[in-house]
Amino acid sequence: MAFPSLPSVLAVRDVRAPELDPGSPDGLLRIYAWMQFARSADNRILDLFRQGLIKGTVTGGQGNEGLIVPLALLADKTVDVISFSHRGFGGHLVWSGHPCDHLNQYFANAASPTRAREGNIHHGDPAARSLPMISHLGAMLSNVAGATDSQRRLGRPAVGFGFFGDGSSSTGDVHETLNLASLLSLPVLFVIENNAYAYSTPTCEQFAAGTELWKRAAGYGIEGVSLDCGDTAHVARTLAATIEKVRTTGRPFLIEAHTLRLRGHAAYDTGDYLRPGEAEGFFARDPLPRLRSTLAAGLGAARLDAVDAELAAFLEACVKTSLATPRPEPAGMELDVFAPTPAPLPWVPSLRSDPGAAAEPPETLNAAQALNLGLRKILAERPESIVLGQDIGTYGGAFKVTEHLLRDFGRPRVFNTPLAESACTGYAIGLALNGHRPIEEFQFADFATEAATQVTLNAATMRFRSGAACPLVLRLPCGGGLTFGSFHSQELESFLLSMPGLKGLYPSTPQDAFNALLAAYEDDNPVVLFEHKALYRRGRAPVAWDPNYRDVWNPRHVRAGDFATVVTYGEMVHLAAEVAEYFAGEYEAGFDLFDLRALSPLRLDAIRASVARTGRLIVLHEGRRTHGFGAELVARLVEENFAALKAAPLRVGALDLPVPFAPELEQAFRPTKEKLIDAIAAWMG
Ligand SMILES: Cc1ncc(C[n+]2csc(CCOP(=O)(O)OP(=O)(O)O)c2C)c(N)n1
Ligand SMILES: [Mg+2]
Repeated sequence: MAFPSLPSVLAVRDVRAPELDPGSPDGLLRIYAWMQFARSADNRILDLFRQGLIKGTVTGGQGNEGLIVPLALLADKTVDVISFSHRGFGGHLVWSGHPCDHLNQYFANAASPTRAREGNIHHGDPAARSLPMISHLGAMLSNVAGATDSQRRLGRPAVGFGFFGDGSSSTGDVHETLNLASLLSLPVLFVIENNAYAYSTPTCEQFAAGTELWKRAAGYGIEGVSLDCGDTAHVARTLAATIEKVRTTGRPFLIEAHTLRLRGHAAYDTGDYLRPGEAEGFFARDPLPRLRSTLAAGLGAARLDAVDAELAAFLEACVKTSLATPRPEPAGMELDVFAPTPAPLPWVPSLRSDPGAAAEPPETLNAAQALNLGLRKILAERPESIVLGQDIGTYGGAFKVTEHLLRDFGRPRVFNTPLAESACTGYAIGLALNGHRPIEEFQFADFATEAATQVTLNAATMRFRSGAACPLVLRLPCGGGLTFGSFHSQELESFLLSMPGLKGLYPSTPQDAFNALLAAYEDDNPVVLFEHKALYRRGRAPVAWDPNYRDVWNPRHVRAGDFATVVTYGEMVHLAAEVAEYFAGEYEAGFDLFDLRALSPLRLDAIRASVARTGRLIVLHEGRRTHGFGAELVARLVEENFAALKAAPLRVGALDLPVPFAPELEQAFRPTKEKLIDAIAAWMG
């Protein structure tokens, strides 16, 4: 559907510093037009919500325009990176797209930029470096930091813009990201939108620092200032100078902008908690009428009236167009959870990247060495790759998987991160959204819970809601049996992979570890690579360049048998192989054993065919039984094979406990060879 043409006052989306000189009204008039349009559109959206034409809720930006509009106009939209908050509607309008695109988002219609999969202001334009927000406040700052760093690594003089409210300033992500940005010296302008309230909670109930949040900057070793947003000309000039400073120094900067919330928190909020007269005080500080009268004094009221009339007519034309757009179709939603698989990368066909080594013999490696070799190959051949994690630099990682990578590839491609899993993962997401391909090592899989929002809600849903690819490899040293206790031994596959949009590989051999790393790397989705710690050094095996490395996305048929189908993965593959040997010898019962390898997406055809043939199914995994991965496997394998079954499936996993510490307790907790033999024998009996 054709969109109405933009009126001439909205034709330009930039303001440059010289246009803000006193005496030249052009810049300020443009700022006024966009502020006025944003205000009217926000108010109109509220009306449309009240009429039931917009669903969910709307969090208006009324009162925030005096900050966000000049900032968006001053940014260099050809290189800069931004993620607007839920008060940034005016910024969205300026940054990219047509106002109808933004209205389509609110109407959640067939032309919505999120394909109606996300509501109200949860959109962006990743291709134009406007990163779409998720609800979890504070979470977007690290994404901006990563994408800005990506731009700088590509030689572009970008500045990033990240926003958080007074309320959001209490989140851990804000602290983690400010520290990270300062540490890595990233040119990000962090802006606190302090409107004195977080929903209904005033700042005095949120923190003791009153209105001096900007002073936190000193704690991160960066500059900070407080900015009152009452006088738009002053705001614009301050922002222009600050953006220039960040662009040239390459250092982060913190602005505490004192903005306003002229409506309740969201459409349903009547603001009953405000003190008497407080709302009137907000309206008295509103910068929009103040800017209008300043301009009218110079240009004449009739000129401003004409601008307002033109904007109002344009807005109505946009609303009409967007309202006439068809409703979205559910078809295709499931196909969009994952980005399509791209063509294989042009790897040098050898384990190492020396082009002369194509015919090299296999090397005998343990899994840690195979992974190290895989990382080397990626770093040597793929300039967009970046390896990060705690202690992965000089120390070589807690399990020495990254040994000597820093020495051989140098910073900034290989570097230690602070203990900030959430911000570091968010930063990796930002890198990925801008074309880099980060590989992040979690010191132990257990610490991925610290990054649960970034992994499961942000990265995993990115493709579905924004269409953008988010190619990340998250390496998770997992599993128990090593007396590491509850917080260094867990199997988190069902916890993580129950969320849509994550792929998961769990190799059990050095060859598969090497192949899985390459396959995960070249995938356009976030891939969790589960690396069982006990397998890192369990023994060496031949590892060769395997042109079919992508087969790791399919189960491996480990041994053939007719009596029962056994499905497992990870360290349990080795245990199951020993147990299969035992039953073949003692009971003459042959097990058809599969190593699943890929836990998401599941490709079960070969295993289904096996179950149809054997009529018996054993599922084994190291993690807990309840809500364990085996529940999903049994359900999927049985629902289509029920008639073929000769026995109820057997599901073996750990006890439903936190991982206990002492070796005796841990062995009682997790599947062991003896317990598996007993369980199968009882089941057979
Ligand atoms: C991490 C997180 N916790 C809770 C919420 C629910 N919530 C949405 S907006 C909001 C208030 C945010 O206050 P502030 O950061 O000051 O932004 P404002 O709405 O005032 O612009 C809350 C609590 C959320 N979105 N994210
Ligand atoms: Mg607030």
